Amino acid sequence: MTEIIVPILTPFNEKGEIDGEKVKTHVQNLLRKGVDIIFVNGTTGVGPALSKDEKRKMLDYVLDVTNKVIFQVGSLNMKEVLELVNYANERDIIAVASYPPYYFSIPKDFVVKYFKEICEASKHPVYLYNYPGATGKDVDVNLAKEIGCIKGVKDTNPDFAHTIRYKELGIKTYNGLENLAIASLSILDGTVVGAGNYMPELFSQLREYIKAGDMRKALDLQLKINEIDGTTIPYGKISSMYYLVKELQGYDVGVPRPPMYPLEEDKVKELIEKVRKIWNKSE
Ligand code: ELE
Repeated sequence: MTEIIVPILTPFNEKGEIDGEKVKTHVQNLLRKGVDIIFVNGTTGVGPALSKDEKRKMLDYVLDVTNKVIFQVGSLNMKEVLELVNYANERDIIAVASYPPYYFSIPKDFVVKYFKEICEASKHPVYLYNYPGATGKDVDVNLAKEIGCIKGVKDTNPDFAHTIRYKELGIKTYNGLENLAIASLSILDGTVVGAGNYMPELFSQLREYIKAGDMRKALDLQLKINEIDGTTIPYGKISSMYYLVKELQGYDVGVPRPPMYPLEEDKVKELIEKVRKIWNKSE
């Protein structure tokens, strides 16, 4: 069966600290609603904005509920990357993942070296998190091949042809965009969807329609997902999720932490009204 992977948001309290109990409640609900794997410290989880200690904490809170975990260890501090890999080595998880070193202009062979170091240190399979739009680096199929030890890839990329090509390497391949979930769930190993934090049941339903060969219904549902997802953009996709989990899933996952700013009350109200309208429309 294809997998639904949710890059879990990171719940913060008013003081900006991670709230472990909220992580657990959230993971339990996601699994109950058909999510298979939790991706820790991804984009939605504000991975690049977490300290090393916070990244470890997130892993352990999720592990209290499930070991179906992919642990994102990327950072510009190589020492910390390897410490996180070693931390994961002592735990039972599916894989570690990393985005390439971002921000700096570096030659491609530095990227190759970076991933090779992770592979050497890791006892778990190493997945590539490719998100050129955010990192400014495209670790495409050819570069992944050169690295040689990549066992899976999450490609956050509107270019689906780009994503498909990783299958040439025979590795687990996921596209990371909500609006391509129908394609990812049809022909790849699954989908990685941030919006799965607040509407996991819609992605489960999408997978059901595809499995049943009911592509017309699947497409309609994909369009509904796109509409909801698109509504959140002006409010900040990541900030919006905290309020939408509460509204649509019925429990508190805390607040976002700057630079993902909390939304003003009137904005929250406006966002919820817009999303509810689409959510309540029959398919
Ligand atoms: C998505 C990104 C995409 C989910 C992660 C994910 O959060 O780690 O704003 O839609 O480009 O790849 O969140 O973000 P947008 O894998």
